Amino acid sequence: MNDMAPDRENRAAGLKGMGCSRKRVEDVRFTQGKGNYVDDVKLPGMLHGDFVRSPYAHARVKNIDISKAMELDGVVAVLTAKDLEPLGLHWMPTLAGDKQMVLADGKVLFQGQEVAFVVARDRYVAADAVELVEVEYEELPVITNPFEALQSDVVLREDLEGQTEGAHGPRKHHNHIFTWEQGDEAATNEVMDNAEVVAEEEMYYHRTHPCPLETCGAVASMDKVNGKLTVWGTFQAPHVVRTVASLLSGIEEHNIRVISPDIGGGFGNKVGVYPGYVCSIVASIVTGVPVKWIEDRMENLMSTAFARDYWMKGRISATKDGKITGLHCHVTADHGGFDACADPTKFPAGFMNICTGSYDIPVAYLAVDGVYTNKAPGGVSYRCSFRVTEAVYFIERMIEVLAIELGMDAAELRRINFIRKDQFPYKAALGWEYDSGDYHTAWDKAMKAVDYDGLRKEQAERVEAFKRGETRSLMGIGLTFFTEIVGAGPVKNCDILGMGMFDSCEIRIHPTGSAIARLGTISQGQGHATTFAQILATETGIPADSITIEEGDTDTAPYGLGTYGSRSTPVAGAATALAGRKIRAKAQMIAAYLLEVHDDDVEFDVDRFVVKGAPERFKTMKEIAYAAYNQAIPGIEPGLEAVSYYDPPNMTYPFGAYVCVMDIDVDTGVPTIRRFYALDDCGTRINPMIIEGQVHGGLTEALAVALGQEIAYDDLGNVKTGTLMDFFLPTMVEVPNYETDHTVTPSPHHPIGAKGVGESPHVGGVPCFSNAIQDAFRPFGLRHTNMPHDHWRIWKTANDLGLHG
Ligand code: PCD
Repeated sequence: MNDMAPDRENRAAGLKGMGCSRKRVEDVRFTQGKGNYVDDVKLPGMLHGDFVRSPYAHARVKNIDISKAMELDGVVAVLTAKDLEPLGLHWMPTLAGDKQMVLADGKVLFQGQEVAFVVARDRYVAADAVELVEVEYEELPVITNPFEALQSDVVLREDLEGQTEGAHGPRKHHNHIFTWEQGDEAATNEVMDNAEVVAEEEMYYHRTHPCPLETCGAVASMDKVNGKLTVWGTFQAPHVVRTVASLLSGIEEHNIRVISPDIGGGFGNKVGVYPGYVCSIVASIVTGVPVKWIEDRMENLMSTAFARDYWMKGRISATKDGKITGLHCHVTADHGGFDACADPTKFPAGFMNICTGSYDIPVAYLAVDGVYTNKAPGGVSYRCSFRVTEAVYFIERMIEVLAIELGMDAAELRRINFIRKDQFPYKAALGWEYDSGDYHTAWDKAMKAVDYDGLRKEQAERVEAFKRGETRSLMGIGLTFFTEIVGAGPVKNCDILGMGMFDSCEIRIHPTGSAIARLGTISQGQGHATTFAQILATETGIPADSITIEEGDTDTAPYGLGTYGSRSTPVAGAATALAGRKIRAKAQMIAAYLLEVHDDDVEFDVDRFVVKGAPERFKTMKEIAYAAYNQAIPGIEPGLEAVSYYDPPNMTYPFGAYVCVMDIDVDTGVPTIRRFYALDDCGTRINPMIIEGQVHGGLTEALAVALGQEIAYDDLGNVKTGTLMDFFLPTMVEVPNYETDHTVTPSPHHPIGAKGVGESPHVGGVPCFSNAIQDAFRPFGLRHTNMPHDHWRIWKTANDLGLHG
């Protein structure tokens, strides 16, 4: 047997299967400028669309005069709500059970709202014509604060006036959308009332935006002769777009083909359906030629899906020695003009009810009130699984505040409250069942890696030196332990617009032993073409380099719910493994036939089936594939294909321990990140290099959100941060050198034990950066200050604490 070992290892290495840092196959085209993005789609006779947008955040639209625009040479059409109304397309359903204007119908509710759609020969003519459309507005009072909205007589959504029931239950006020309650309020209050220690805090998780480098866009092409509609677009869920397009337009689903080509980053921004998609489709149907619509950066920031905007109020109770006894959370959620949050239907505040975090908290209560304001709609899970980043930020701040209240070390407070390894599967107070975890091991590894005790000692010395006037710099140690909840989801409780959230993989092995696999998901930069081939390589014994992965074309890919919420690995990844196992099962029968033994007498060995006890007798997968097509095998149909649709039994719960060490210049408010250590546990690791890249990217987006990125409005509802001059995107200058680490706690219910990872670093990173800033000021009495911690706000914190003398 020993003689076989090196050969076996070589064969396994040659597959480039799971666990190896295979180089990203898609980068060959990306690094050579050969990617194919929506704006690269150029069709003969194609027209270009552009929007007239509202300069006002709240106004009545009295009149729209398109005559001057229509006179401009090259203008083909100008669509307004009046043109869409006969088609029933002037409003569209949102993912959250609300409806949204496609084009302004009588009024506008946010700055940048779509008012008219100009279709012209080229982009330049379209842009000129936009200027020529004359819109008469009558300004209305603007509300940009949800608390004010709930007090105001001004009715934002006149279309809903008098409606006391919304998609998620009763509405308390004309600007109120829903109340969502989870957990046991009475029991939680009782625990709070009798608790030895209670810490309270209010925090605002500001509004921000995913801001992918590629903005949103679509090309619609209606072939009137054959009755076929093809739409290329920036879609994170192409199949859902096809189904929705069919339901809205009445075109039968088989006559619609939706294609997501290469996507230049999604981050949740490309989950929703936008007026631009609808208008380009309608314009193509009307004009009979292809119509392209591509947003510019300002349009993207001002009008497509925002993220966060949660006002959170918490109470956490504990014993004197720090054992947490209860958690109470109330959220006022600013949803803007329309409730277009992208969450599974039954979860109007997403998975905010994971807010008990990584801790064993016996009783908890959460209530979320959704509110309309004069801000853009959206509410997407920007690099987090449906509001998990809000939940983790909330609990990780509450832990810090409780530590202050108790006069305790925050690392120790975490340690004594972690869910213990032997408690998994762990049923949380707000309903979730965590599949697996080993938090103490991860935490201890992290604390040791950064020499936590040493850091605290250094910090205390720094504080003394600061007090003596020897330095103007403070040191912050940011701690975070997070648990994500990814892989939506079991079809029994997760759907989007009624479509159950399973996912799929279909695989075809070609006669010569190479293969193509298609999935219901769609990569936006994550590297699916690389990693899914690795899963199949291990499962089928066909080298990853011989497997093409294809996603995003609804005419060829099996139905799936798309890529967001780090669901591809937990759901489509499972489907891929199971499709691979179906291939293997058939291959086993073929091999047994070829080797003239019983099915049970052969076993799989890396890339072949061998006769048990006679390893010199085998058939490779290549030989088996050839036989599958070219040899008559009694009782077995020709070909080697499989498809798997996977409905996960549960979510997966990746977790991580992060530490950020910062030096803060008290006089300028400039933080310098000295060290960032990130330990992630995503179960079985498919491609360590891709995971590392995911962690770097997610941390950088976390740095952005915590330290400056914000969609800010003034009192008139003007977006103050609508360009990249004001909206913070970190560059090499701000980004530190990240240290990554890992533990491996496989998911017990996933076929290969893998959990998602793409969002984890963002979810854990935001509170970690924020905690570092706040920790630096803890010795001077700071309890909590809101993000984003830009230089000015940090300076102001120092100033408010009297540190500027
Ligand atoms: N992995 C591995 N292993 C494991 C896991 C995982 O390897 N264990 C890998 C995979 O395969 C892929 C990645 O990693 O490739 C990821 O994964 P996941 O976690 O599963 O995820 P997905 O589903 O795929 O994806 C999604 C995510 C999200 S969600 C987001 S935001 C972001 C991330 O992803 N985005 C992005 N990342 C990224 N990257 C890039 N480049 N770009 C982008 O855009 Mo949302 O909800 O949408 O908000």
